[in-house]
Amino acid sequence: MLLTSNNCTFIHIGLLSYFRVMSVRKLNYMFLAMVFVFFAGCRARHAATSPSKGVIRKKMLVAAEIKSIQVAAMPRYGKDGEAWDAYAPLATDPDPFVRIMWNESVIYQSETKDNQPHGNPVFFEKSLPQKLVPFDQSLIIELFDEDGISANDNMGYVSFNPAEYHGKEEVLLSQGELLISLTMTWYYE
Ligand SMILES: [Ca+2]
Ligand SMILES: [Ca+2]
Repeated sequence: MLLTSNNCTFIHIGLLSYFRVMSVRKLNYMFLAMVFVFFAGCRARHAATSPSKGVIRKKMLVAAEIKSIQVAAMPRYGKDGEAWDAYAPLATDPDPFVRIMWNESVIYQSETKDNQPHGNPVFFEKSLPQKLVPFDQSLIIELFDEDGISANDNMGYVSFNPAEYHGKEEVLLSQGELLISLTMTWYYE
């Protein structure tokens, strides 16, 4: 059976009459019931999302990973004021490599880049990306000039506690003329 517009009007008027005859008291009860249901719903949602015992759960740093290592600047001369390979017959420029130490342990060592002229940045790729373990203690990043027969020359070092830089994609570390730029990935849980 189709509802004509007259029928609709009739139903409409009927509903209005129904509400009109409900006592004010009944409407008040209805209103209170609706308010109660509304707040009960809010409390339930609040309880579901709130941490228990008021402890705020923060995301914790669980790992730090080096994506890239760039030595942006390195000392021009050794301690004796001479070129790093002053005694080499042909090439006096250094052959840098990077080593990362924790306590007495080597936790990373890069490849060696031969004969790097002063003023040019040096990029290292070996074994990258590399997770740092530990990531919340002070590490030492050292730069060496590899020398064949004699001991390698230490060109400088910086200390680095990864956790202190968490969230930063680029970390710049410097000490004297040495400037190291790391790009990092941070992992949270
Ligand atoms: Ca040397
Ligand atoms: Ca050398």
